[in-house]
Amino acid sequence: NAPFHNIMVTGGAGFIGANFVHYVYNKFPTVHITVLDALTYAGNIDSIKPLLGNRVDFVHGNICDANLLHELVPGHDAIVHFAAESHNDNSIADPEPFLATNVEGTFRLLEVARAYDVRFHQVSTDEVYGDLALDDPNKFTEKTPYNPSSPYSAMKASSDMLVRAWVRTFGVRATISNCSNNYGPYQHVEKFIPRTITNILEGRRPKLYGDGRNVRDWIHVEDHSSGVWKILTEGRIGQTYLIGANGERSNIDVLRSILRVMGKSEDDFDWVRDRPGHDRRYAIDATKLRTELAWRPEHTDFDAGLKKTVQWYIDNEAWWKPTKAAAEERYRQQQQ
Ligand code: NAD
Ligand code: TDX
Repeated sequence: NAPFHNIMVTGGAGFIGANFVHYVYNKFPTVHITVLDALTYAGNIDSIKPLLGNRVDFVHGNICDANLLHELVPGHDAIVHFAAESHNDNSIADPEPFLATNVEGTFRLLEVARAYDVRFHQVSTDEVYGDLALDDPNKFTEKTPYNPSSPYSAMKASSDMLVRAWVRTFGVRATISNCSNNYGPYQHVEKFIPRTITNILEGRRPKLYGDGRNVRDWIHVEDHSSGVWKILTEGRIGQTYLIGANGERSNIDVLRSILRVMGKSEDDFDWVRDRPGHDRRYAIDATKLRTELAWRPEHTDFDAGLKKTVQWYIDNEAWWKPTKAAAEERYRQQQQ
């Protein structure tokens, strides 16, 4: 019952891409997946290794490599584009890789999608809309003007604009989704929730930026996957859909929940210097996706999802341990 039989997933060894590969593999046994991933510091082949075989192939390569894309893409009926440099703090320390992967990489993929008339889905972020005040009664909708704050979100916004232009000018069959903050298994230890959990596991004190009152709209990664699949298979070409699950929480609240779940004192953390340009609040109104495509999130109990995520990092130390020291070293240098 899947309308696509051979899809390419870029960034499928990263956090959300790998979860999406698991989701499609488990739900749609007739779909073949080619994962294209450069295995940067953020990619981990172990996240999808058990799935490799008849239904999932892995290609180690770069989305900026036009020759490789012309070799690989013919025969695929869709490209689902997750590959990106994804971390705001890294984009502040060194923006250039974000320009190459997020902007040029998306351009290269759009050019092959155009050349072979392949359906394209762009996975993007709510950060393209900038931020909201804590007391703003509004949330982001598909009509909110783009207003990115960081090098990361500016490059994601640029790549979304390329997608829109390729739809209108060249007739590329593309859709875009802008999702809020994801959590769940296989997330890199540089990101807030896994960093906090693994710091506690290693006996390091978690770090809270600024006044800790910044708000993120958390969604479980599996609900992001189901939203992307819905839009890929049932969404209207040329449209943008916001994906979110009404999961607004302040950072200090999330941090204290993790400390509690892990049996630590709620004050067992360090306040650290704020992120430059730090967005105050994100909040998604997903009415369009809910009403037009009848999408519903399943993991709506954040505390239960957080507990399971903590347990996943406890059970999968071998997955995250090799990357932890380098991630903390990057933070040490950024804080200087
Ligand atoms: P991630 O950093 O965990 O994974 C990115 C993956 O892309 C890695 O496997 C990496 O090796 C690969 N990659 C990077 N550069 C590449 C290149 N040039 N060629 C091929 N592969 C390359 O990121 P993530 O958190 O899984 O995010 C995936 C996508 O979802 C991104 O486009 C991001 O903007 C978007 N997004 C993320 C979130 C979130 O909360 N993490 C929320 C909304 C949208
Ligand atoms: O140690 C920390 N302490 C802390 O207070 C870290 C790593 C982060 N923070 C704060 C900064 C943010 O307000 O926690 C919040 C979440 O931080 P990140 O995990 O870095 O996520 P964010 O910057 O919100 O961006 C994420 O969501 C949108 C993803 O990394 C992006 O790829 C996605 O587009």
